[in-house]
Amino acid sequence: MRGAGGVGKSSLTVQFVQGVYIESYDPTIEDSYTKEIEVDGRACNLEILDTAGVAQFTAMRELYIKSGQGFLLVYSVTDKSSMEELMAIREQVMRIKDTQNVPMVLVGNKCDLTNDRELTPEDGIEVSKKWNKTPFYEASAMYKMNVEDAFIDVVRQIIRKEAQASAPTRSGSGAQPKEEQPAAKSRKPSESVKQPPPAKSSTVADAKKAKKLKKKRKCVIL
Ligand SMILES: Nc1nc2c(ncn2[C@@H]2O[C@H](COP(=O)(O)OP(=O)(O)O)[C@@H](O)[C@H]2O)c(=O)[nH]1
Ligand SMILES: [Mg+2]
Repeated sequence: MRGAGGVGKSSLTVQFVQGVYIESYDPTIEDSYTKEIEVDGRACNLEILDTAGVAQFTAMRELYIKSGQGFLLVYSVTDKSSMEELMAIREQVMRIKDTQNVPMVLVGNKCDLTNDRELTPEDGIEVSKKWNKTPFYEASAMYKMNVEDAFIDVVRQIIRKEAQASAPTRSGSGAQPKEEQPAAKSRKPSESVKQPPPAKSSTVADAKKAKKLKKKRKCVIL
């Protein structure tokens, strides 16, 4: 296994979205998935873009990063170079987003492969510290370990960031530099938290409508 390809991005995505482990997923397939999830009691529609092993600094990758709100940076614990490659990827994400404050998790996948490890959990923790305490998970797509937790963590960060951005900041509660405006795209002028349809007249159409109205969050798996 060379390079960032093969770290298990697709396996993690498919495990999270469909609850199955796919032994050999076409490494060239790049796809987006949607899943409705509940985070801290709030339902939200998550869109996940599973990127394939394209060259790191292509225009495509830039587009993905631009469009994403949260990022899972995945390496394999069996491949030291895959972790090293994440350094540049993280830099790229922060450069394109033009902020250090990007919802992100670090995932060390394939932790089930104890005998093939090139990296320990401590290695991941160290990187996480260097990355300003980016949440870190060792995961196994194969055994569904920490898969959900890692995805939920990013979504929670996205939601938290949205709340920060829309909260009035003049109270001076934080000496933080002012956060940049969220991408115009993700900003609905009517920041409406839509009410679910009344239960009594709940129909399939209503349910569909409610689903549509739920705010979509997009995360990218790199
Ligand atoms: N043992 C083990 N193998 C995994 C795990 N996740 C992925 N793989 C295998 O690693 C290979 C690459 O996985 P894939 O998801 O296609 O990687 P991607 O190129 O990053 O999308 C496949 O053969 C997977 O079956 C895992 O958690 N444990
Ligand atoms: Mg893949």
